[in-house]
Amino acid sequence: MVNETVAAVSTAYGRGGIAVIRISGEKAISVAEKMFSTLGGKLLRQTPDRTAVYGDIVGENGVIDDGIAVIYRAPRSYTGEDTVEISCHGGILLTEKVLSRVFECGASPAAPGEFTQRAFVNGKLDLSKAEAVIGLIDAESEQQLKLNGSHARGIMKRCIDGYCREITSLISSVYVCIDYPDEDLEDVSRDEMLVALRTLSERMCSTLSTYREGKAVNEGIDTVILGKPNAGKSSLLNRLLGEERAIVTDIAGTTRDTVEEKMTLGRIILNLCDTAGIRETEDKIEQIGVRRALEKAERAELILGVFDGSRRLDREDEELIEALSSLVCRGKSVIAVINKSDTTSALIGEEVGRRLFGDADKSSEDGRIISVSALTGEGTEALKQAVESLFIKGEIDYNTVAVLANARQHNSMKMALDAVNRAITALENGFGTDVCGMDLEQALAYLGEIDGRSVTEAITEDIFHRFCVGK
Ligand SMILES: Nc1nc2c(ncn2[C@@H]2O[C@H](COP(=O)(O)OP(=O)(O)OP(=O)(O)O)[C@@H](O)[C@H]2O)c(=O)[nH]1
Ligand SMILES: [Mg+2]
Repeated sequence: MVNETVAAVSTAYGRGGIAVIRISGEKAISVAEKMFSTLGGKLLRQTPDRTAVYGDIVGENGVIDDGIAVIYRAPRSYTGEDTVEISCHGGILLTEKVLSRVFECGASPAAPGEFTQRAFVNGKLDLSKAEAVIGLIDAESEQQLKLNGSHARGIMKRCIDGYCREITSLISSVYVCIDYPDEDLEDVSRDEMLVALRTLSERMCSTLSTYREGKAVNEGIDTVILGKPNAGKSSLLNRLLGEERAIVTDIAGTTRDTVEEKMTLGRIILNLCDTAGIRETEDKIEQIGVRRALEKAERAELILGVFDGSRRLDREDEELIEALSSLVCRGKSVIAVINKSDTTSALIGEEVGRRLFGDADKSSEDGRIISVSALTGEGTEALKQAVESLFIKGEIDYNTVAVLANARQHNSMKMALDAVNRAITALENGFGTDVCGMDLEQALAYLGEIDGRSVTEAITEDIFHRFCVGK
């Protein structure tokens, strides 16, 4: 792959003022030279590095367009290879013509994310920075921009570097003991190592815990709206989204299948799912809907349990309370939403709070019970704040704290921490430092997956395939 010279349009597809075509690889300058004739008549290769030069884009049958070319010579380019960027007028047909001309002159089409993949292969950026580039392109909230910006500037790389340096120095002290057994170094270094490993483990543990916020900001929280028919689940979904996404009627059993939408809620993202009303029914389609709703709730992180606050609790609500209690027991975040606050209230909030969380007053204080009206919007701000504060505690400065940004990074950090903790247990159980050397090497390998220093090709392929063409 790396030997070929590739090209793609790096700006968005469609009408626009300008489009940028990027060419990267060994032959980038000679390819561009064949189709770009500078105004002054100089060869493109004679223009200085990183300097804009005006000229004509020339096809076999004459001038296609006029534009600007900039050469970035290796290794001082995004990809680390010779790169030429040609800006021409925007527009679908014109851009396609210029790109076809680039291909005629010897470049091949770049795959999605290929420029960034080449940058990674050439050591221009590590994997956490590459992922941050996707995050910046896909960002839907200010907070997501901030988080990915900090990764793009290297906060995660520096954090991983720090951990790796510490572990490497511990590993070398282990090998010193193995290599020089007569020096009687072991007892001292074992105690020292235990102290060092315990503080390391604590710090890694705190990095691991940042993922609760990182996931909420960058990936979104899988959230399911659960409740009996007609409680107002679809109305709540529509109210939160600010659009009439799901059908709302006064017929119980309106929603049959799940309705899913991604939404930005303040600083976090919710992957929101409206479901069929939970009830016993003879209707086959509705039965499937109910089963799907419960399955979705099993896999979700946050469940909004909706109750119709205008009526006394009935058997269907009792069943919902039971289902929600069991989800709470399994560590899911549950918020009870008492809907229809615009009507005469049946005062069910207290009972729901007591049955679900044990303490009604406390649960409404800490935002686990929220009274809303999906019809008028009353209470939805409080609900949004309650949801946000479940995942964002206080203000983390992303420029000083490395926040894990995705499941892949979280998983590798967890595996690394487990390995460090195994080393601690081994030492606590009286084993020698030589035993924990292997665990520490494993920790190092898992940490290396985060910034890409030890990562399989399958993982990198997977990451770069999530990019768009031209990046
Ligand atoms: N007064 C009042 N009516 C509401 C409110 N929310 C929903 N409703 C009404 O309650 C009825 C049911 O609303 P939906 O949103 O369809 O309820 P659902 O829970 O999605 O119902 P299913 O899809 O059948 O399970 C509709 O007539 C809504 O207009 C509310 O806050 N106040
Ligand atoms: Mg519905």
